Amino acid sequence: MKYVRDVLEGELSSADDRVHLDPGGPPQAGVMPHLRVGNRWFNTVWLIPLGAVLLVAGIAISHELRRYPAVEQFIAHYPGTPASAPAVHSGFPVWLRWQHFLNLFFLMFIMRSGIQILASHPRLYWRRDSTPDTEWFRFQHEVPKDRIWTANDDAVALPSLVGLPGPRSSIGLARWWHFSFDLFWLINGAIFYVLLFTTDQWQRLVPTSWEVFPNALSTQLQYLSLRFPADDGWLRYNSLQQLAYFATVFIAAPLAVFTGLMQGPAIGNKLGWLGRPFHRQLARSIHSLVLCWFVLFICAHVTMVFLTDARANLNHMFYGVNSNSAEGVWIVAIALTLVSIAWIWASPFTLKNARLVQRVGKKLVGHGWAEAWDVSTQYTEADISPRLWTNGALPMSEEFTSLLKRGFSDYKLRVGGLVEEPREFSYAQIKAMPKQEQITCHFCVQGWSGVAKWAGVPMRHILDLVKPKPGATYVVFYSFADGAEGGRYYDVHRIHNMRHELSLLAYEMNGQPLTVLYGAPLRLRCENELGFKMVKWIEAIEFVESFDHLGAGQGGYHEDHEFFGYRMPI
Ligand SMILES: Nc1nc2c(c(=O)[nH]1)N[C@H]1C(S)=C(S)[C@@H](COP(=O)(O)O)O[C@H]1N2
Ligand SMILES: [Mo]
Repeated sequence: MKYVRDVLEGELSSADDRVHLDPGGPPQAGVMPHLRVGNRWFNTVWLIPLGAVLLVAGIAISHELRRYPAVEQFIAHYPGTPASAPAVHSGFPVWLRWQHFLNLFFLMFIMRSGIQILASHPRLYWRRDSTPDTEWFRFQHEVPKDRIWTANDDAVALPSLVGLPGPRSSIGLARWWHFSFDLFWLINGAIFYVLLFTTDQWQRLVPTSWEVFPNALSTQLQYLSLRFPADDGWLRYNSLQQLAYFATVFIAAPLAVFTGLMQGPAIGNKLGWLGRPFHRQLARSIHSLVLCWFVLFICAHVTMVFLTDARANLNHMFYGVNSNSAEGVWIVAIALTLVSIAWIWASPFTLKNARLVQRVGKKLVGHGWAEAWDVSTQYTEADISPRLWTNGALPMSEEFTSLLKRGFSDYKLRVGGLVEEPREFSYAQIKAMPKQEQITCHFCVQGWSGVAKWAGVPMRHILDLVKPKPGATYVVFYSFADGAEGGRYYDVHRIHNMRHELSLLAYEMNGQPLTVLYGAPLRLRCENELGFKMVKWIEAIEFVESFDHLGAGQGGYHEDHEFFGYRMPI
């Protein structure tokens, strides 16, 4: 379809299909994780010696306790498994063994990419606002007060064997890994739940008597006093195992899914009754604590597998027989070799084939289904955050500087492309249009969020004025500012989403004229998408039939250069 193309199409940059590691300097490393207790920050490395001391003390105390006849009577009465606990007669069937292996294989990618996502905003908060200095956990320094410090400045790199894939600006790639393997893990988990309850295997995991609690305490005492209880794992787990597995499978895993979903703008802003009290920062904090649970569980689980008759245990879960033969050990060795190879391969592969990871990720989990939800959650004046983080490099051009100097009095918004009536609107004309106010929550892909009041002209009004032609499907927003790797910042939205009642060209923030830092003269608000889709410092708007010819063809600057998806409602 023929139309007059916007001059700014020529200002977009192409992008490489692999990740460039900044040759100009060392990647920003961050600091060891710190935990806040009251007003003081503690290095979490101290938890290691603290844990060791507690373990030794626990052993000493348990030894001491077992000198008391009452304690021995308690253990005799509650040997570690309730007498009523049913036996599982189907052993360790092949589906169970495969699902166990796949679970550990998928979790490796999920956990590493999850830590990578966290490193993009290495702070956790309990309150909704993500205001600097209110976090309870961080692996980054205090926010500098003497200069502009954007959320991008704050991101840290990870060693590429820990994070996936490691560099600072790799959250886009990490998200494809995270969400794709979430999908596999969910499917695996759903099949597991079904098979568990259609066979007798559920009896391994679900306590059927309250006696599980005193028995778990008894088991704990026996382990800690280094006199292990009789092991009957082929038929039934002891109560401590049962409680730990139950909590992991039926509490931690569903909680991870729920708190993950609640971090998406289309979901948090849709389910307002839930998203307001159970806000993104709460969800993110709990999501991270669930990760800690999984890490602790895996460490304890593997330790106990090896401390309590390793050969038998490995034969159970990897070979499906109840014997002390060596086969299980060999199968585990092969399985762990596979996992190690995948572990080492994943990050370098991702950096080299970033565009491929993006393409496959988009196919698997990039459909943006949640975008279709009619997001309408609004907040009150009292909810407005004291401060929002900022992102993006300010526009540097002389043109912008001189516009700014004159208070944007001669600013013109150009709207063209596939429309019946291309127009140029002055700032005064835009401000004379119907004005809409909304108090909404901003969700940055990196993890921070905050509430602000925005005012401006609804996009649907602009659409009515310029009248997109039938062939037009997308709207391009061009910024005055360049992106981090050069070339104009831009982003593409579906026209349909711009008709949404909360899609807004904002020129006011919190009752004041929008400042340059937050996107003056105009910035987009689109509440069912992540922050990077909301272009600041808008110079022109263009309607197009496709975005293949723009930049690297991915539908926006972060999409081109950092491999994001162009629809990212979660
Ligand atoms: N021109 C331009 N617009 C941009 C960006 C940018 O880098 N350049 N960053 C985006 C990102 S990632 C976010 S989260 C929001 C941040 O908006 P704020 O700085 O007003 O909080 O702006 C978006 N708009
Ligand atoms: Mo962002």
